Amino acid sequence: LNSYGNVLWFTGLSGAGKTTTAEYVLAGLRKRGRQVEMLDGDELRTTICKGLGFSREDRMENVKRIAYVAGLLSKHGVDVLVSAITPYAEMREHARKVLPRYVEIYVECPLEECERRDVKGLYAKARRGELQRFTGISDPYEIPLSPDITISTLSGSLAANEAAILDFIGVKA
Ligand code: GGZ
Repeated sequence: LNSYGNVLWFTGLSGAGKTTTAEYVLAGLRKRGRQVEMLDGDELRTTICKGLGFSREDRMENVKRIAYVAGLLSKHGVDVLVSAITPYAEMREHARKVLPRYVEIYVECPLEECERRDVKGLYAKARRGELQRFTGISDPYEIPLSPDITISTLSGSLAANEAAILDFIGVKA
């Protein structure tokens, strides 16, 4: 297990800051000479997860594929940063079960703030009914009950959040 890479799994609402934080930590780990790879749910949905929608079943399949690839990389010592909403507890339990070095990072941000940011205009679309089953609006987000790390993108800086993550995985800041 010592040679396995960490799988840093960022879960949280759309617009909470999962990808931004994961990219920041990725750069930090790379700077320290570690082999790293990023798996972004939103991006993978254009390649290996193409065609999957947002039903519970499709989201589950999406997460299973991401966990599978993360496992292959981790086995070879690569640190993997996953950014995916991962809204259901069952999905996170699956990832924890199949990944020996799974680290669950709950990216906390109030729905009101995500909706205020609305970087991609998706919340507005969801409110207008143009997007179905949108997490937080018309589809559930089950708040993680026992994440390994909780970070806030409202009160915590990128640097502070990175420090908490590096500390947890035992990488010197
Ligand atoms: C949630 C949606 C939806 C619906 C499109 N619900 O913030 P984004 O835009 O860039 O990332 C979100 C992404 C969600 O894909 P994931 O693979 O992370 O989701 S899951 O873990 O639930 O499988 C969002 C966009 O796709 N998006 N429609 N209905 N997010």
